[in-house]
Amino acid sequence: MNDLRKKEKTGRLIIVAYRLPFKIINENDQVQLFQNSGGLVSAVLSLVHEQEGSPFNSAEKIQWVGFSENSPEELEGQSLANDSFQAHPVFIPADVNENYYEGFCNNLIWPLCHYFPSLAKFEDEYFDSYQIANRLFFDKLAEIIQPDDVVWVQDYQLMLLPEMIRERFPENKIGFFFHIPFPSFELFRMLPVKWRKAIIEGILGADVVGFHTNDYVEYFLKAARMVSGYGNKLHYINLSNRIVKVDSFPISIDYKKFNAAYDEPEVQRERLLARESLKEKIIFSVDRLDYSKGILHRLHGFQRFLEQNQNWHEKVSYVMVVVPSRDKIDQYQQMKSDIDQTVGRINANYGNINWQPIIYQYRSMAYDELVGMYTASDVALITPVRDGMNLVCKEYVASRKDRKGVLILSEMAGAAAELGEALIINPLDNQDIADAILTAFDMPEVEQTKRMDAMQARIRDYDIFAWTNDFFTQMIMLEQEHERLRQVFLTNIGIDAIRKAYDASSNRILFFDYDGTLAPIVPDPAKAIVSVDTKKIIMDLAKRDTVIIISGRDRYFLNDLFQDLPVHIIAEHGALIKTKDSAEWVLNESYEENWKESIRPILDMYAKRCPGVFVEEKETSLAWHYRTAEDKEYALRRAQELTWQLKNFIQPELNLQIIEGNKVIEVKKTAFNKGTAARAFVENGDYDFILAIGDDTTDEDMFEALPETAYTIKIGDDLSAARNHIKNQQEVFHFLKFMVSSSEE
Ligand code: GDG
Repeated sequence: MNDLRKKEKTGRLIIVAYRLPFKIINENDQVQLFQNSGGLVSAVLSLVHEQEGSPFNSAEKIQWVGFSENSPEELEGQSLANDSFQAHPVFIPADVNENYYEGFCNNLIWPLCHYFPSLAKFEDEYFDSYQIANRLFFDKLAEIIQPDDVVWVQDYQLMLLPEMIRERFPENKIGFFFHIPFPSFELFRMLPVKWRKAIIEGILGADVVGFHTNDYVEYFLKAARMVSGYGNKLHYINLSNRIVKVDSFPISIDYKKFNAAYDEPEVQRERLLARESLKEKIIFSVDRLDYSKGILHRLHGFQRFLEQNQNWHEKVSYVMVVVPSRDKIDQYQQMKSDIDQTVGRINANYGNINWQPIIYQYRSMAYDELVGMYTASDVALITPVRDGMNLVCKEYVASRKDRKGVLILSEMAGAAAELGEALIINPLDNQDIADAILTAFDMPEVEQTKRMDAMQARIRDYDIFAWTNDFFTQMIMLEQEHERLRQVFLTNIGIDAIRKAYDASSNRILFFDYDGTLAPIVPDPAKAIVSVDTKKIIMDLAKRDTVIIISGRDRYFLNDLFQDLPVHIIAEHGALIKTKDSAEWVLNESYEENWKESIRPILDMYAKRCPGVFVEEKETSLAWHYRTAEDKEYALRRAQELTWQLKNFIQPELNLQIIEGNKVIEVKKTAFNKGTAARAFVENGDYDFILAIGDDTTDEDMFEALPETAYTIKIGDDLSAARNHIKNQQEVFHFLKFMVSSSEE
């Protein structure tokens, strides 16, 4: 992994999260701060203070903006700092906080993201308050932010904040991390259009956007595409004036701390106590009271196990700790009472005077007791019906210094993507849970150790410190990417320098894209014809230089326009080539015709549904044109859906690529592109001047493939791998005219 060591120091780290890093207790006007021991707190601490070569200024405290439960009067004149953190409390009026936090966050976003749409409440006041509250966080941040500070915004309570920061402080680096599952688009689209758009645009104010898993990343990219029309190239979204990196960073834990805790006397004592007082086999679970945690389903799974395995009766204790949470909300009270009743029923049905199958506690645990239970239990039963990551399972694995114990883990937890050696179950399937418990009880110790070792190695290698390091490394690398894709418009001085280099050279090669470069973009592609004047310049250039017209168009169209000029022509993105001295077109040797039959019907179907759209079948590609669509907005949505479908459902062995051009989606073989074709020409001659001009995303391949010394020019202001930009297509003509006239003079 690329580490932070070599990087330059920035300013301070500012965290913005709903919660502050410590609890503030005010007794007799004396404020006491109790620092949380949670993962994020220790991770950012180590990032700033312990890591050699941290990018942050370690002389500065970490600034933390968060909601304060205390009133402004209570905190007036009090110092809210300890050795590590300086807190900046945000005061939110109670009625706003009610609609913001309880309402929008917990009654809408939480159930929707955890696939409980029926529990989601859509109230206008919720969104109004969400905006107000995000603005209050912004106002507090605006009071303290300095030019080099890096801001890291946390979670679903603050999705609008990155954009607010970007607008006012465009130069500061901003990260955003989403801790819960980002849902599939079918759920996300349940939000009113205005809210969806505000969320996507809000989050994309950041430079780097992080999720726990690749699935969440995919879902977010799809939402960005469908809601705001932003396409992506791998993990990057190009917003014209900047790019955003969207990637997965699976959050982790302090592995060493949990592993070392095994030997701590207090933990040993708790472990012994549990072992002595409980039955032969111990199952353990700990969750916050929440419908996403699958507590009731798990109880039914355990009941099924008891029902089917008489021989284990009186030999198993299931310690189920439920940590109180949100229990003022009706739904949670109802769930709590269902859990109470189900536990009571199972214990009454199966237990006896000497044996209580479920030991149920509704409380939180001290750390030593928690790790004592992790290390005493034979099985950790972690069965959320949805969970962004789930840290409890990672803590369980890390704490097993004895390399024993079995983890039963829901496939719906983000952690399942990393912990494949657990017994992975479907949390809604009682039988699956019952079977897994039996398998776990019967698992030989050697097998337990083998699985534990593999899982431990993974968590040890990617612990919470690696997680933060990874995130900030991406922030820094993005800056390098921005540097590479910079936007430099050619000035007269720049043009003059190119002209001088042109004049001083003797063997020149010039590449011209067609649409948007030599000819203007017009609604009907058939009418995009190069002007007589431009053609004359091309002619002049071609008399003394190697000139190549390089386009996605078919060979017939290009032939009609350029056959009378001494130029080479590359058609269909590098698939077909005609050199200037030949009348023959040569097909790229890597091309195989074995794919169109399966793809054409998909494109046709999408075209039928979208009036004005048409499918063009070229010799080596298929193109879905939507510039001529009757309803432009609708066509854009369909285009996004089509791209999504093609990207996800094309068989990999077909080796096809989907190119999102200017109002066209094109499917072609991956073996060649404008870059491979241009490079082949350059390598065939000893050129001392190379120039390439283009406007389309497909021209990026050409810009990237040409040598560093080439003059590459992008038309328009989208970020590009080209070294220079020209404002629009009309200016290309002036640029070329200038070049030609100079060498004539
Ligand atoms: C959100 C996402 C994602 C719990 N009870 C006690 C206790 N805990 C500690 C655990 C663990 C943490 O709380 C719970 O973390 P989770 O990850 O399981 O869940 P959420 O709080 O819902 O967190 C989640 C997470 O963000 C991080 O991104 O993984 O998916 O929902 O560290 O040990 N600790 C003590 N006593 C308890 O009673 N001492």
